[in-house]
Amino acid sequence: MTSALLSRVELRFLDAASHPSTLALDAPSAARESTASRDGLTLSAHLEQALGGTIVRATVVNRAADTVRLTSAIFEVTTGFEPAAPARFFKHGYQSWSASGGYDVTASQTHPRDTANFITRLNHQSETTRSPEFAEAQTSELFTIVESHTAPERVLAGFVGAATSLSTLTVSSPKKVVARAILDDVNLAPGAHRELDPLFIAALDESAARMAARWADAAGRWMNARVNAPFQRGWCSWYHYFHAITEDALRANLKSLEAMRSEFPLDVIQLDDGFQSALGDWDTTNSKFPGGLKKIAGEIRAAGFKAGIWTAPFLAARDSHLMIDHPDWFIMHAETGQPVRAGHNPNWTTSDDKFAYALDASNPAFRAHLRHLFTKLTRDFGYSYLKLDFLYAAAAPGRRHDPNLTRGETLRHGLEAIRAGDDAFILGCGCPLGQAIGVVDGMRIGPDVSPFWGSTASGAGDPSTVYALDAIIARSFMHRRLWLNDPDCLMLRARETRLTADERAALAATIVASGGMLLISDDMSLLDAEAGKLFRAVAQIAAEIDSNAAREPVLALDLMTTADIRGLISESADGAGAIAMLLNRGDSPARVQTSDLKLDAGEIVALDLAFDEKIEIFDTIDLPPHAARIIRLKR
Ligand code: 9PG
Repeated sequence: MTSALLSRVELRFLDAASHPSTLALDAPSAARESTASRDGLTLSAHLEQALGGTIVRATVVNRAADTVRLTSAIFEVTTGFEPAAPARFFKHGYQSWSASGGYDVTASQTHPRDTANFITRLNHQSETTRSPEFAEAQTSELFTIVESHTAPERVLAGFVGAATSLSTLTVSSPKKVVARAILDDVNLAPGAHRELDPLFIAALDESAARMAARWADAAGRWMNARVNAPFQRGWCSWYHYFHAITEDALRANLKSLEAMRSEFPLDVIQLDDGFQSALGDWDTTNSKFPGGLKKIAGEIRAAGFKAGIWTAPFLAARDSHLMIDHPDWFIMHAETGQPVRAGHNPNWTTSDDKFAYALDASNPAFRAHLRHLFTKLTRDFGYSYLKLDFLYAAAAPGRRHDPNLTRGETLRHGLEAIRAGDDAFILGCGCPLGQAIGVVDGMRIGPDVSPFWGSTASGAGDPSTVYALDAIIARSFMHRRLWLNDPDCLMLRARETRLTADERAALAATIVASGGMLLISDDMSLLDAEAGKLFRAVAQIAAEIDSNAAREPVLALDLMTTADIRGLISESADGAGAIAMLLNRGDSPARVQTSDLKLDAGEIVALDLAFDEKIEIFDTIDLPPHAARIIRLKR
């Protein structure tokens, strides 16, 4: 097969009279810069060999007398795959909670989300409406990997920069990948130029997971990813208390965590949703928190922990001071002129209107507010761990204050305003992934866990532990390449939960095998000595895998699989062995032949975390439904 090739670059724009127009470069040369011009608009592309593939850099310059508006830049990649042979592609999700996985390349253009409500589409897609050319069923976000049954090599195409636009990759036939930078009809004034985010293309005979890690390496380097924060262990209020959290409950847990420090060694105590006086007013509390935020942070710090706090900085509800005082700080619906609805939650507001509205981070006045607010939370109140949630709202479509910024840039600028030179640990959540690289220290890489396993029959995106596990495995390669992965919380309690002992241990095993952040989310008074033993066992393995991940990425055993048996592997730094995790996410017992896993191991020992046993493994591993095993391999 021929290696993957960039066959065409096309710029789509609206001319001075607002007519849709295009400018194209066919078969851009690898030897020199290729350019095409039309009516004063120039598109140029430059190809560079790097990292085992090709990096494409394209620029648009406007030398005309009038402003044009840029719609998108399209990069056609020819795979060399047989068009008739069955092929699969990795459909990477839009934001933290969106699902990722292997799908067949098909002619079918329908996806269950096509008929979902606006907020669901805004949540999980870089565009709320896809044109047939970029059908959701055939479209991945940020990067993709394509494999054909008849070729040994896989093709990777992915944007390694994302500071300037959201991007998609559409695979409507095994023959080609259409990569697209979404430019949102942004203005390009006379004399101005716009550099597009670089695209990486490679055809390699290596596993899909390893190729994904190669993409993450490249993107992390290009965007100066923050990958050096220490391993994070903490407690989060959400998955036991949810909105019902109170200052008293938080204080009771703080006391327990202080007393049980040796049983549960943790560093961060993070207050989640439920403290705020209104959605949007993040520095004032409701009546459940009479002491206020500064006092709480003080108590957490006096007990020797880092204080963490949740906010949703790009959302506000009607009853917030923010929305009452600054109605002009919102993204406005292009037709109705009303603020854009980006969330819906009856717990968030006492207004009749239960919607949450999207703030406009292209507005410098709102960004100044963000800088001021987060300086107050960090420097004045003492919070040094910020969980920033529902960040996708900043990229909502609509009329923004600054017509020179894309939606991707708007989100990026908003995040940068929050970072504003402070060295707090910033955790992104509900966040379109690319725009946060280099700004956040940690990123939620899957949907919420929940105190029940969930059913594979329910709609994707519903909170359920099994979907969270799928995401932890699908995005493990990002850990310490783009940020620290936050796989979401462990829940260890045996009461007030619908998770069985096997399910709790499967959640713990998958989280620790990913090397990612380790937060527990329980009422500490429900945890006994056994839970403490489990926690210390997993915390040790997690720290070991995390330290391996700095050198060797944690990889899915099979990134493209749709089977119920899934797994992760982390090579030890000395090359003498590995730690792997096998999960049976399905509802029936399974027997795995170790030879099928191609682990190249001389000796295998399994750990049953639920029962704290070591099991010598020979040829098979038995996995009950909803159970996982951590296995150690010697080479
Ligand atoms: C607080 C929670 C927790 C949690 C976050 C996020 O689609 N939804 O309606 C939806 C609601 C909540 C949610 C995710 C999706 O959870 O991931 O850890 O902080 O907000 O409200």
